[in-house]
Amino acid sequence: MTDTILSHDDLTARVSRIFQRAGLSPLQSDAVARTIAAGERDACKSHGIYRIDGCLRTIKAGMVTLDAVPELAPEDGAIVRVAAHGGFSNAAFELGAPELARRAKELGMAALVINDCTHFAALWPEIEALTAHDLAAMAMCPSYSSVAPTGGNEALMGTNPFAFGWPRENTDPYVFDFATSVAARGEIELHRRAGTPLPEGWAVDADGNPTSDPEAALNGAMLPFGGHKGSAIATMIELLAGVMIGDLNSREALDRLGNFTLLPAHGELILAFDPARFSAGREGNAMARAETLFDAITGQGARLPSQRRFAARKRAMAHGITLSAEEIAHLDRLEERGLDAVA
Ligand code: NDP
Ligand code: PYC
Repeated sequence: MTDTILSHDDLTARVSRIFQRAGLSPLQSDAVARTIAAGERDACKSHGIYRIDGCLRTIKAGMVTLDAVPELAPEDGAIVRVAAHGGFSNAAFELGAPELARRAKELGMAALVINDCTHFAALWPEIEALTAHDLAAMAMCPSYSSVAPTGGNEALMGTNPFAFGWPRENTDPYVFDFATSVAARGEIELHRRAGTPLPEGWAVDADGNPTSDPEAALNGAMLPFGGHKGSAIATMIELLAGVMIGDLNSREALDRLGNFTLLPAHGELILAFDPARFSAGREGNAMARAETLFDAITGQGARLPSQRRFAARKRAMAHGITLSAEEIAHLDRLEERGLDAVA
């Protein structure tokens, strides 16, 4: 069976049609489709079309408001607040991002709080939306309890992604984006599907014993990256992007949902900083000094985070996105059968 090559626009439209067939409004469907297609374009398979089934299951379970229209709260200084009203985070971010950028430029820094959203996405598309405004940015959110704190053996924190970006002139921004667990839960699921063992140190089984079996890991707990350091950063995210913004932490998100086959609803926190404002009056140019740092990193043979992703994007934009015959058949099935296609 042969692969199919799709343009980025065609894949985006195709994914949006699947969601509209499932009853999601065009506003929500288009925003979700943009993120999923960007994941495939940038070779981030754990948050590409693989996520469609989870989104559809969550819609089918009645956990997403199909016609949610995100709403911007009245102006409140450095805090931009968007109520997602039970929709996906993607449309809420698209509404709040321009306002976040405007206020960060005006005040030097600002925060976007998104409340009450279903969240499945990678965070780098959001970071890049802000670096495009010459802002540095951070984004973080809880998830649902699947990670044991270091020294414990019971899932408590989520895989809590954390992303950062720095704008660069005439080249791609510096961006990193990772789960604070050793790997994203999506990666474990992809190992399960492929029948491949997990690398050592990713997870423990339900009895707290180290395991390389993806199934046992999904029924047990994942581990934080970097031992106690990752455990503390994941805890910080529970506090800042859960407790502080008045939204669910990972345990509460799992309690509300009941199981891992659906996607969690909670909040998200995105911070934006204007480097020009922070460095004003100090010696040296912040942008030039950052380039000196990046050169010192790459000059010793190390690569910058997101370089693999940007290279994949360039290839995909020039030659299209390659999907296997199996993936295309699955998209066909989802488009034909809508919510009947998922259990
Ligand atoms: P990865 O471990 O795949 O990658 C983490 C980051 O490190 C990327 O920016 C990557 O860049 C960079 N990187 C990888 N290898 C190197 C290297 N050798 N040198 C320099 N940089 C490197 O990420 P995860 O599996 O932890 O997370 C994947 C995605 O899952 C993220 O986008 C995250 O937002 C998402 N996620 C979302 C959750 C949610 O609840 N919404 C929960 C958990 C994760 P590059 O891409 O170029 O390889
Ligand atoms: O990959 O860990 C993950 C994840 C959880 C929710 C969305 N992505």
